[in-house]
Amino acid sequence: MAVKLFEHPLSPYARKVKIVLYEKGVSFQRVFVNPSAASTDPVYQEFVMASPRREVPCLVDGDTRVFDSTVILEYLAERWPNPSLQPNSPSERARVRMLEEMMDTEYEAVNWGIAEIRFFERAVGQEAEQLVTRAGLQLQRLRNRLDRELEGGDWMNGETFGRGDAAVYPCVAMSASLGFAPDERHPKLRAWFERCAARESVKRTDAEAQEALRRELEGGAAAAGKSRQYRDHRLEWMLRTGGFDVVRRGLDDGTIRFQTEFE
Ligand SMILES: N[C@@H](CCC(=O)N[C@@H](CS)C(=O)NCC(=O)O)C(=O)O
Repeated sequence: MAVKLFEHPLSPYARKVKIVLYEKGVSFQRVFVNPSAASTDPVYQEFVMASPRREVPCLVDGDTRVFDSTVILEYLAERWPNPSLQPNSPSERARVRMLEEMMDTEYEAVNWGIAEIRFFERAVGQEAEQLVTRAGLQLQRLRNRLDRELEGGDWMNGETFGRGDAAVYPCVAMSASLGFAPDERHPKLRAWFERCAARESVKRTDAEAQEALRRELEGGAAAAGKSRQYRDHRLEWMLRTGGFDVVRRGLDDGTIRFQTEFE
């Protein structure tokens, strides 16, 4: 039975998992799902069975259902150990996991915040300007950190491309598409970004994201009124970056909601 990945091509978490699947040569079926568009459609119901929080990505491999991108990567590493995309030493593996954690929580939340303002017009004028300026400073700090990760080699993973790169690339690519591409202040990161973008696995996920973005823009996804999930780090980002009023307005008009609770 073919492996299925319920995904949305713009999700950095889904992109991370797909890069690893492509690198490992695992054949799988991509199932597009809009997690927030609840429906009685059998595909959506199958998605909910695999992902009780209704988040993408989630993976179905026979009777095994796995949600959360980090847990999925752990599963893939054990289920298809070759090629291994993890560094050899325990300390390097721990370093890569910490990097992944930082990207999934801190870095992703900044991208999310910028997109909320730019595309979903959560704030305008001075309020928007302040939030985006702070986001830009946060990205600078995070990139200083990423640049330092490359002091020892060409890849975030160490000597060869691997999980570390799969975890970092989607967020850096998302920043670039939001107007914050790596520049001369981070030469190592910029060169790494270009090296990654030339890889087949990354090119495929980039093309899938481009196609999805085109569809979203055509479909008017940014139309006001769409309810968006402000889970954990995203909510925290908005609050600590000065968007308390953004959250209050979104809760008042029903365009902000939280994570679906486990049933
Ligand atoms: N910790 C999860 C986070 C996944 C996540 O937040 N996915 C978002 C898309 S980027 C989602 O499905 N949100 C639900 C929604 O938008 O309704 C993971 O690593 O997979």
